[in-house]
Amino acid sequence: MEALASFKKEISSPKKIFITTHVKPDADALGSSLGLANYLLKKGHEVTVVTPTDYPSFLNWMEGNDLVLDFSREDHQKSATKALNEADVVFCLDFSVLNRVNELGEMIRQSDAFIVNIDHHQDPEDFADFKYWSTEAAATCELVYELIVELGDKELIDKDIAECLYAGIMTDTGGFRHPNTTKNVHLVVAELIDLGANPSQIANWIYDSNSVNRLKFIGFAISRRLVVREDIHTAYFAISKKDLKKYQSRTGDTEGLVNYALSLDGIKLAALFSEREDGIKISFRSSSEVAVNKFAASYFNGGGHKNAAGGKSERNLKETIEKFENLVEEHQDELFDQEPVSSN
Ligand SMILES: [Mn+2]
Repeated sequence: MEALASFKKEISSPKKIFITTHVKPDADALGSSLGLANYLLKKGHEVTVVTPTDYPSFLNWMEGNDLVLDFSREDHQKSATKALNEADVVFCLDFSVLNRVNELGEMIRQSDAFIVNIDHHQDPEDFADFKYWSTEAAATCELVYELIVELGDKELIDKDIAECLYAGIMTDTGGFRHPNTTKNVHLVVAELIDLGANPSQIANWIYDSNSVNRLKFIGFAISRRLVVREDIHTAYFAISKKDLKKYQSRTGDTEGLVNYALSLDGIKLAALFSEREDGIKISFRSSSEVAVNKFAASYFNGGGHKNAAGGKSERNLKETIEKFENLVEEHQDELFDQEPVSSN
């Protein structure tokens, strides 16, 4: 492991470190970034965490949140750019292709810093000097935990770090329910609980922080915007710009909505189409045997995990949905004609 050795050497003395993660960070993206940042700070490094966009307010409890720079904010851009230009080491967490971080991607590509990529998404781009990458991992937070342990620093994981890492594993496994919930996931979270993470507290911070508007929006979406196509084991939501505006939707408000479609008996493929400023954003979810990442990559300019992926479309909402339904009908044999697989 030559790359691991040079990585270890790289961080063996105090360095200027830049950490970033994907657009619209979720708990795994932000939790892995801040969990790692808090660890590196303890090791004496100078650390800057930059997100390409904002993120949901139900993540604001994470230690270090106050210091995160949002690159989409004009008043943060200058210091974020300076930190990247001066960085000795750049960490890219929870994404594997540089276009997932908007303009930061090209800046990272041009950077002379030592680049580290820690991630669990399929088909990584080859841009890092050191890759700590596994699709077997349920979450990037699981990998960050393992890397810290591998570096011999498990005792440096305190309550704050453990909480950040626990949150990412909890949400990326859908609350320990998705097919990626392995024995190792439970072993790692057991350690994190031992190190101070409180499961019910973290679940409360993340899942029980709805606004009345969000709850009403979910009710509206389920009663008015859910389409169920039992004949093709598919259900989806189509949310217009107007819908989002009516319920004063904020970042994170549509998160998890797609899971209601997948929760229907007999449904194996679920999608959420939401109309944004820059086109239609799509979230896909599937039952264990359906590979939705391949579908997203082939037809919707996206990708992700086998059972949770994303995509986008330049067509309008109606045309995008037509295209989606036609494709599922056309490819239903290859999509659904698989034996269910058990998780390891
Ligand atoms: Mn993740």
